[in-house]
Amino acid sequence: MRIFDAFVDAYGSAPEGVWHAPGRVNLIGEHTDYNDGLVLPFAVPWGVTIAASPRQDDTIRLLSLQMGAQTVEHLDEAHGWARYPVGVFWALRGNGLPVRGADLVIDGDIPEGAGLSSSAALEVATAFALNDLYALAQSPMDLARTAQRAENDFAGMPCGIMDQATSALAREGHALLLDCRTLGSRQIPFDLPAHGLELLIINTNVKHALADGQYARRRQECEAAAAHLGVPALRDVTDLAGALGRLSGAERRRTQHVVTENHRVEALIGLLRAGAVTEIGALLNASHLSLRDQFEVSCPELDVAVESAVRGGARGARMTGGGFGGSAIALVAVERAESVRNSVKAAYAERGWRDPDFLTATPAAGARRLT
Ligand code: GAF
Repeated sequence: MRIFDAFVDAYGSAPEGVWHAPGRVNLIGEHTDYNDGLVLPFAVPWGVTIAASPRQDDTIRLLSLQMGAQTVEHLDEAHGWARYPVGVFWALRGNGLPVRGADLVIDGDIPEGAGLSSSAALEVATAFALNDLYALAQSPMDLARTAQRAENDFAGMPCGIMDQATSALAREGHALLLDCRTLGSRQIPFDLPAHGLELLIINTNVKHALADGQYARRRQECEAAAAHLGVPALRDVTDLAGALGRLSGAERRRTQHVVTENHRVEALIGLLRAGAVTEIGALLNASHLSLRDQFEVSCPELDVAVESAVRGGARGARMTGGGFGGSAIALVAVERAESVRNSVKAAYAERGWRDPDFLTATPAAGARRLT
């Protein structure tokens, strides 16, 4: 295993273990997690692998095969990508758990900038490694929450729980239905090939600079709207028309998206239960329009990917993840996949944009120890 050899080269002995955590793609339920709502993501076959050994002191030595090396004696020395793994040490220690230093080698194969949650995979792989190295006996959901806290309070990105929970809990061949209020989850069988379908990921290869600031702003707008309506979270809105009548501007549009998106997750689950997988495309399309027009987190590259995929014969398509770039997904009949790809490529070429990348996503397993 290349990571094993890299560890021996870097640190002069074999690692105590090797762990893997996947990235994710979200089928539906976008920008609902921090509104206490429902999400339906699944893990992708790409992720972060970490070889690690514990240390007798508090030093953290990190070697990423993609990003370079950092040695961290004081947690606040971590910079850039290292804030994600080091934030996990910080969060576990903050919980009073006996975590000292470690030597780590990190190897990742999630396409850069694709919006497939490479940071969550890095955090969750670190959390699973430390859980075993220091016999912490934390549950996968405990570790997901620790990883989220690392990202929120150490790396400074106010994300919800979806990405870390998916990486920690996913099961091969299944999508994960997660209630982000109770943190209850259910594994939903999701076997597209059995229905002659595949899920195409269209990586736009763009990330607009405003992404992080706009994410925090959306979160604040949702919280302000819930406060106006006198409910704990937008999840609790039961009379949408009544709520919309009491709101205006951005708060009104954000509420419209979050409430209808939660309904779309439930509707999609209903179709999957009924075996009507081929029918879920309309919900994907509706989700995209709502994210574009009501939540305002799409961008021209995502819109063109979605529209040209549908024009090329996709059963449905939508942006996935936080937005402002990253990836779209398209549900396609296997025999139409080529025509969908060609349609998207042609639409990009017409605008003089760089070709998007295409990947096919099959639901993969969640975080685990490899050796
Ligand atoms: C990003 C965040 F990290 C998630 O928590 C979620 O809010 C998502 O955007 C939007 O659904 O991936």
